[in-house]
Amino acid sequence: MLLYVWFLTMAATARAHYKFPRLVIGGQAETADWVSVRLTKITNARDNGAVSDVNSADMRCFQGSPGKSTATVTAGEPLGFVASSGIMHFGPCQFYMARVPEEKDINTWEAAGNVWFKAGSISAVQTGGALSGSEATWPTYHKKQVSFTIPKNIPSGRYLVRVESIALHLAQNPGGAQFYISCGQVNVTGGGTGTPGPLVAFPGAYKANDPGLIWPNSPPRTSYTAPGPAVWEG
Ligand SMILES: *[C@@H]1O[C@H](CO)[C@@H](O)[C@H](O)[C@H]1NC(C)=O
Ligand SMILES: [Cu+2]
Repeated sequence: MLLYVWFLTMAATARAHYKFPRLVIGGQAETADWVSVRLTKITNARDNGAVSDVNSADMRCFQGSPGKSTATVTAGEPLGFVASSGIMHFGPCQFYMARVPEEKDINTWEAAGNVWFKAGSISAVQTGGALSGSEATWPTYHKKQVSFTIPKNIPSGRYLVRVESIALHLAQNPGGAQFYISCGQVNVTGGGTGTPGPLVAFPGAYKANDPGLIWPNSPPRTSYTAPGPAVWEG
C-alpha cells in the first residue's frame, strides 16, 4: 500500500514537469524536437525535471548535447517555444539572447560570462487584489507555448535564445524555485544597429534569495518583479 501511494505520487510529480524542445517561428512554423533547440540533460529531456541551484552551470542551457541546427528568424517577428506537456507550474517566463562570436561554432559555443540580455518577460499581471497562483495572475500558466518578439533593432547574426519558465509553487524558501530551461539556435535576419544590454551571466544573474524567486504562502503578495535585468527594448 505504501509503495503504491509512493508510486502514484511519483507519477503525478513527473506529469507536473515539462520541457521546451522546439521553436515556433513567426507564430506558425514549428521545428522538430531538439533540432534547433539544444538537447537538454536527460533529467529534463526524458524526465521533464528542472534546475533548482541558481549557481549551477545548468542555469545556462540545461544542456546535455551540443546543438545540431540553426533556425532562420526575422527581427521584429515573434519567436516561441513549445512547452511539451504544457507549462504545469505558475510563475514568470522569460527569454534571453546571447550573440555568438563570429569565430565560434554556434553548436558548441558555451555562452559563459556576461553575454546574455533579456529579450522578453511574461510576468505577473495585477488585476486588483492579491496575486495568486492562478492563470489570472500568470498568463503562461497551463499554456502549450510561449513567445516574445525578437527586438527590431537587434543586429543580424547568430544567437542563442534561452527560454526560462520559473516555477514558484515550492518557492517558499530560497532554493525552492524551479527553472525549466532550454536554448534555441537562431540566425536573425533583417536586424538593426542597436546595442543589446545590459549583459548578464548564467549562472550569476540570479541569487537564491532574490525576491522574484521567493513566493510566500501568506500573506498573499500584492506585487511581484521577475528576477534579472530589465528587458532590452531595442
Ligand atoms: C544568416 O542569414 C543571412 C541572411 O540570409 C545569411 O547571409 C547568412 O549566411 C546566414 N548565416 C548562417 C550562419 O546561417
Ligand atoms: Cu513539476
